Amino acid sequence: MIRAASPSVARPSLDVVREKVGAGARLDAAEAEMLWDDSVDLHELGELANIVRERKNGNVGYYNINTHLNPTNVCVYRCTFCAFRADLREARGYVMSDEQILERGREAVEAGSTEMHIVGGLHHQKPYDWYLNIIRILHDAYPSLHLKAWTPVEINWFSHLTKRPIREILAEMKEAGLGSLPGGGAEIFHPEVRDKICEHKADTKEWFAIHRAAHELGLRSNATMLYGHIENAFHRTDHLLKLRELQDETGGFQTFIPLAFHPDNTKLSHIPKPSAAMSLRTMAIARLVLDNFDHMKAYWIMLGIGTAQASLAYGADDIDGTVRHELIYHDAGATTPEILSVDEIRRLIREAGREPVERDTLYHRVERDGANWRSAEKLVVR
Ligand code: V47
Repeated sequence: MIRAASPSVARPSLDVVREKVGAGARLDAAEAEMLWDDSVDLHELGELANIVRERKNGNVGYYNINTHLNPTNVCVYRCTFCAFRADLREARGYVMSDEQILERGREAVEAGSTEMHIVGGLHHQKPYDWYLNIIRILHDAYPSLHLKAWTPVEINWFSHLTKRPIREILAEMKEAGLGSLPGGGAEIFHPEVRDKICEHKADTKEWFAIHRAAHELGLRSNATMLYGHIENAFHRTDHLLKLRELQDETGGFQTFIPLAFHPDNTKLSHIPKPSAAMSLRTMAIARLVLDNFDHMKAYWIMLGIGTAQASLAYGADDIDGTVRHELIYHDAGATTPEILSVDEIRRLIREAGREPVERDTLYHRVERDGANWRSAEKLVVR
């Protein structure tokens, strides 16, 4: 039985939140949880989140030029929210060859991509060296491409396959060319939910241990939260507070990305998609609670272009990238285009009243002449 949100007997007032935001003070758990209630005006929440957003990132709307690579969709796990995975012998299962992977790298570089986002299934028969080799061949062939790869779910699997500590795996991946870790695999940390939607894969303790180890090795990482399925306000608040705690310790997270659940073709297809209002509320609350995160990303692929644009006034300062070859959300029914051109992405940021700035994965401004580019300065964040 999923627990209801904590009772709001002595509910903190929004005035306290308003004062704290003005003073740059931290919200506590009760204040954060209260903000999910429908009675808290969404526009006011957006205004408060926008204060924090503009304090940290001014009027900038970040984007990048990136390409996705999902080397296989075959996966030993059966997360209930996933439409991407396939069984070993299923007709839609695929495994990319080294040639196909290198071809994807070539295409990315020719299109001017600064980043390749690499995640995929945990194939029943592929050894750890197959995954390590993906990083090595791509980095050797295309050293300018930042490889943002493997969630803690994969790193934990590699450790299981090799019986080697996660730290050693991460160090070896870094040595082979891994640039940073994406934010996936976080889902909802609270076991009341996690045990129901993805009971077998890396648990919350392991997810955090891997990000901590990555940060200690000098690798930056992102964090996500999958919302709009069976979780409630209590679980979402708990999720954000856990992230804030590790960030206090290491400072290694760059960006938080709330991920709206897409139900099509999943075992949770009876659950309706979260509304635009829910997505804006989630973005705003995340911006207010995660006071130690520099960036909030509105991932346009899954929010839809309209909600991603509106998010730029509700706490978000980044809308991710041009995104070639995205599969995870499109398999789950996302109706967004598979790619946006740079002109389109800049126009949609401008239309939302923000100044488009191309960034690299580590948030340096990018200077570019066609497909040739260099990282310039890092924009200062308060
Ligand atoms: O962990 C899977 C989610 C994540 C569905 O770091 C789904 O920059 C909604 O983490 N509906 C992977 N969500 C994607 C991810 C990500 C995306 C964009 C940018 C970054 C970054 C990271 O996708 C998974 C899971 O939480 N997911 N299936 C679905 N049906």
